[in-house]
Amino acid sequence: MTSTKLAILASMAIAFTACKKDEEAPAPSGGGTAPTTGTAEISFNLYHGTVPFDLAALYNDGSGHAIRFSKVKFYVSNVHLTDHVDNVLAHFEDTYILVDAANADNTFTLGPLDPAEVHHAEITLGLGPEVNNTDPLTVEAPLNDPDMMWAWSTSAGRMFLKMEGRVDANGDGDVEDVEDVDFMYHCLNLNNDLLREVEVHVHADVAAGATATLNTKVDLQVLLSSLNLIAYPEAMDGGAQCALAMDSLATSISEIE
Ligand SMILES: [Ca+2]
Ligand SMILES: [Ca+2]
Repeated sequence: MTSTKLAILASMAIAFTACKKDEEAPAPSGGGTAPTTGTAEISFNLYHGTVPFDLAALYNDGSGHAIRFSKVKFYVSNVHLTDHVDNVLAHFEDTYILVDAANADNTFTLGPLDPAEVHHAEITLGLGPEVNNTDPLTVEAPLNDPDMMWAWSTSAGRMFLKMEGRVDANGDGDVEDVEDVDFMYHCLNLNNDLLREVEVHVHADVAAGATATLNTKVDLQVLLSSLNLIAYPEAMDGGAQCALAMDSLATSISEIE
């Protein structure tokens, strides 16, 4: 073992005692050249309060109406990782992420990273105009998901946030009645109005040859708390309700407890 590696291990040992959120980072051994970089991945763990989010469950909107989602999807882009003194460790500007509550897991590879102690992730909710203007027929996943575009106008860009479901309009606590109402939020635009930047504490040590997962929590209870889905069952484009929903989505993302 080289003195450099020993120094790295020693600094890692100090980090392990200093922070509570360290990831296990076993360095694989094997033939050939030892890797000099690790891999960073980011995970969006969906919750409702302290409980893992369940698409099939009944929840309440911010005005106390029973609701059930059928779909929650949103784009994440422009991920930057910084250390504890805000030095930028890595830009992953070409990485586009589509979080989908229907996924069993919302963990996404960001890319290689020199060994480092990551403290924050700066992410953007939504897609900037440049990428959102790209041709959905020629781009790679997840930018080509037809479900995130309007069927009648793919040139309108991708929805940053798509939420659909049903809300209890007759006040009996379920969403099964004919009087109950479908809700749909299809939030997109081709300027910057709906983009939201979020900085979240996601501590992880990236070691050479290992993968470090940056775990975030997306609390849909926080997102729901700003919404009145009876008063505003539909929100499209970049209108006020979509701006509110994007604000709330930004607020809903935090370090996982
Ligand atoms: Ca009902
Ligand atoms: Ca009923």
